[in-house]
Amino acid sequence: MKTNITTKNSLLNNSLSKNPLQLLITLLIITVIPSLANANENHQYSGKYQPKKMMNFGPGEHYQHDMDINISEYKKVRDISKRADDLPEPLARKQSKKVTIMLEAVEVISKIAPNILYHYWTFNNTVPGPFLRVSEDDTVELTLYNNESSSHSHAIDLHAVTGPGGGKAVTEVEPGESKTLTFKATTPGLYIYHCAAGNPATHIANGMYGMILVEPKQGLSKVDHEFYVMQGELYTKQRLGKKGFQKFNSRKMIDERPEYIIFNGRTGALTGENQLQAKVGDKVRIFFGNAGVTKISSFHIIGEIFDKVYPEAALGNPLKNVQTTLVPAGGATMVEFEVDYPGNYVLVDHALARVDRGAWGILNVTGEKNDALYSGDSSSNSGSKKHHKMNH
Ligand SMILES: [Cu+2]
Repeated sequence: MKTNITTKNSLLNNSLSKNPLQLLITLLIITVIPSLANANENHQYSGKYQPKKMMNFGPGEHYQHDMDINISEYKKVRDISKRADDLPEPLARKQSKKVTIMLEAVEVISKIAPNILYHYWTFNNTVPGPFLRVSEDDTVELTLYNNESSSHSHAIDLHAVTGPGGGKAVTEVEPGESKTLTFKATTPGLYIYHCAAGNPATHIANGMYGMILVEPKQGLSKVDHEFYVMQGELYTKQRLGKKGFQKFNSRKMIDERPEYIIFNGRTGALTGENQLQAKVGDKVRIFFGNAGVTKISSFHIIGEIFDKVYPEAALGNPLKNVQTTLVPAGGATMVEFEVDYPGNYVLVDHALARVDRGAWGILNVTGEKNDALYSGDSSSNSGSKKHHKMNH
């Protein structure tokens, strides 16, 4: 912008010293060119697919993505969140084989919280998308179909893939189109997958992410429960808690100021009927991923110690007896622990200010109490006068 202003001023100064015709031409340039430039910068998308025309990567403020959408043109989804217990059973097979996976990129309208609607972009109608599970050395044939109602092209980048764009280079699909990526799952691990079309951060922030587990040949150790949890961020035009339909705000994304930081797609996704469940004595494994797109997560469970953490989901030698583990944007972790005492355990990003933005869930443990492990009078926790007098 500074460059433009300088150019205009020097044009103006030069022309003032010459003839009136030149002055007229110069004035035309000054008035017409900026309005053309503005039209380009502040373009509004109609909401329906427009072929590739965006500049996708920096620098600066190139990406003022303000999209007007007609809600009625998109599918309504009652609950956007993926249940934490909705994942495939362990494969436990020695032989590698060919695995076929179908994914659909589909844009839907659903709720961030009661009465707060959002235009989510998804894999298979949920956030996160399906938990994919393959075995080391499997050959995976993944077909991505982009629903014809989509406003954008979509693609997939799986961090388990070795090759250009993690698969993006061969899976970019326009609405109504499908493409197939075939790859060998050479390296065991727990990996993020995400959309990588257009401006990838926008597609991820709108909900297009999930995880793929490449089981090592010998499988993982046996546990009683496995859970699938992913942290994500939402950048809404209006502030946290504001009711009504919320548009995506690219300015907040570039500034790294999410309004919502959520586990499994929306606030309260891992509570009530959808909370994680276990019994005293159970061994629990959590596959935890962080979609970002800007924040690093400090994953912690209040009242629990991780017996094992596989840092950054490298399925080699775990750390033992860990309180909180870092999960980078675009990374994952695998934690294992036994639950020893009944009650509610809260999953959090221990950058605890984020709890108010939605980053929490409940693991409910039922069973016998063990006084030797934990005891005390919990009755004073509610309604104590002392508590009410405290200044928060
Ligand atoms: Cu996408």
